[in-house]
Amino acid sequence: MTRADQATAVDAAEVLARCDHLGTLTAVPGIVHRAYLTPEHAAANAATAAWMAAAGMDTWTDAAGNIVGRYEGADPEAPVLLLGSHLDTVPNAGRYDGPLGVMLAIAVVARLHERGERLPFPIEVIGFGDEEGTRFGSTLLGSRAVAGTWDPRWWELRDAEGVTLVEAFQTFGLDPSRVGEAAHDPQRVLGYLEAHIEQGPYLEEAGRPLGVVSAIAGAHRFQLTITGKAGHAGGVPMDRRRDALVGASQAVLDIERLAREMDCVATVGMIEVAPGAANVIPGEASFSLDVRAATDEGRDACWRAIQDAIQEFCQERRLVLSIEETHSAPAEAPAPRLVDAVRAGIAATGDDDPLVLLSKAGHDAMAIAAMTDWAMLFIACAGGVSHHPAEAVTEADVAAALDAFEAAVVSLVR
Ligand code: HGY
Ligand code: MN
Ligand code: MN
Ligand code: MN
Repeated sequence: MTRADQATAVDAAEVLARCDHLGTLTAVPGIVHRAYLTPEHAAANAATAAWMAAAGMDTWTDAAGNIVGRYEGADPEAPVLLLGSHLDTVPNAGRYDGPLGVMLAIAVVARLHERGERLPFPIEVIGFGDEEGTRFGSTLLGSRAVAGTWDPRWWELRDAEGVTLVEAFQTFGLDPSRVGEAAHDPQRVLGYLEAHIEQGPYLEEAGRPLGVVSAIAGAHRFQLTITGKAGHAGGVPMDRRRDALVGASQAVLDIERLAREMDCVATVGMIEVAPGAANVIPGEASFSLDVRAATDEGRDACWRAIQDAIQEFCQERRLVLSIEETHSAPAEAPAPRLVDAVRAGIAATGDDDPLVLLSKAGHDAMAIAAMTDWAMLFIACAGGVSHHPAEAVTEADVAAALDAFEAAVVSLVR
């Protein structure tokens, strides 16, 4: 454990040390991989709860497995300001995508606690448990529970070992029937602020430590399956094959080409081939597709063009395409009053004309948007690298972010 258990003062160095510590709470020693409702998630919740308590917060695990810390306000009945980000990670992740935002939120509260200061409103810091959605294939489960948009169809989601979400809840010590208790009453929430690394190159290229998020692009995700005909790798002549992997390979190239042409981002992150033998022509190829753009209209136009291109090639090769939508989130815009708070925070660090950026990365804020107003503070990261062990931030930028985040919170008092 870092020195945080001796003092409530939490500076940028301590914030980074805590992110490093969380990076050791992982499924596979040596790489960062922490999925929803796993033992490593429980360990991260416990470490975070200790740091929250050291900052003067009451802590609990909510009904969806998120870790929550509450710092009382002068008026405990006043609508609560929510701060947060996520504690889960993608496989072989960096240490800052998610955890940095949670640690910065705790550090802001630690400063208030150290000064013995109570704001008029209570603050709750939330470490969401499933922003990435990598275990069950459906993202933002923790924040959607808090937003009150839980979908009961998710209970039958299974992870790679076949464990259902219901079973994972029970193993984690949660009662699935009580997941609704994680939801906030929108009337009793002041708003939501999230600090997060940019996960893109633009702040660093502009030499700016901090930026304001103008909107979050909505991701549309699918599982595409191309079915052909398995056959003998030696016996079937090339011109008589219905090779599913050839169809999928052409699809991947068309996806990349169309995303470039139509100013979108599109990613095939997973692919499986069946039956999966060196001497068998693939009869089936199934792959993920994630499409995003600055607008939902632009994203959906790109998705239509992708479908047309894949269908056309499948017809030529006597292949069959099937499509399952696995996730769809609309683009979300922050609330001007909270954007003003983030701008005020950044101005407190000397930058009164901050860079304003579209986030093509998704965040818990887009789930919380269903329940309350939100805004995000972006922090420069080295080379824009994220979802990779080389993810890095500078201590100076984290120090600026801490000052800006604190100033943004305090600016809401007026
Ligand atoms: O996919 C995303 O943009 C986020 O990191 N979950
Ligand atoms: Mn993230
Ligand atoms: Mn991420
Ligand atoms: Mn994200």
